[in-house]
Amino acid sequence: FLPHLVASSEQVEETYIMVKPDGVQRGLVGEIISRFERKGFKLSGLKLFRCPRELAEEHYKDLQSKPFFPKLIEYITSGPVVCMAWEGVGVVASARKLIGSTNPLQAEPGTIRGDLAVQTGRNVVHGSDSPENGQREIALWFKEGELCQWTPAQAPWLRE
Ligand code: IDP
Ligand code: MG
Repeated sequence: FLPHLVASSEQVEETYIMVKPDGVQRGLVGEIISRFERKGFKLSGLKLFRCPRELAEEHYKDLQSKPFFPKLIEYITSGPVVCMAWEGVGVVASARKLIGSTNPLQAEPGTIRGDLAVQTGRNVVHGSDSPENGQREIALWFKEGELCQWTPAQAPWLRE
């Protein structure tokens, strides 16, 4: 139990963040990881991974009926992705803000998509949309033993 990480009513959450194949191919992995690292969230899982079709379909199963679904699966499986688990108070909503709107042309400057992408079909990064989906997606993309429990040295400098 780490009191400085669990301040009374504040709940530590986990979110699944993924650099999509375009982000990897465009050499944006370091830049994208940096955004979350510099914000002060804690990395608890990280791997480069070539995703099988079935996993991509399971991950995006809520979008199955959309006309763009086949192209989305094609896109996500077209090259390696970088899978990440990030932890922190409010990390799910905060990561979505750091990422920006789904359509990069509508994403605010300063966000990852706002700064680094131009099209919805090539929007460089994924972030879970709820704590429940954060849990679901981390369990889907990571095997047991791939996540790391640790206490960053900077923890007391991030939260009082
Ligand atoms: P999100 O990634 O911002 O949560 P979702 O609506 O959950 O957006 O869609 C998942 C992903 O599906 C998007 O990030 C994008 O890659 C793709 N996508 C969503 N809408 C479209 C579309 O209209 N055309 C092409 N791809 C889309
Ligand atoms: Mg989504």
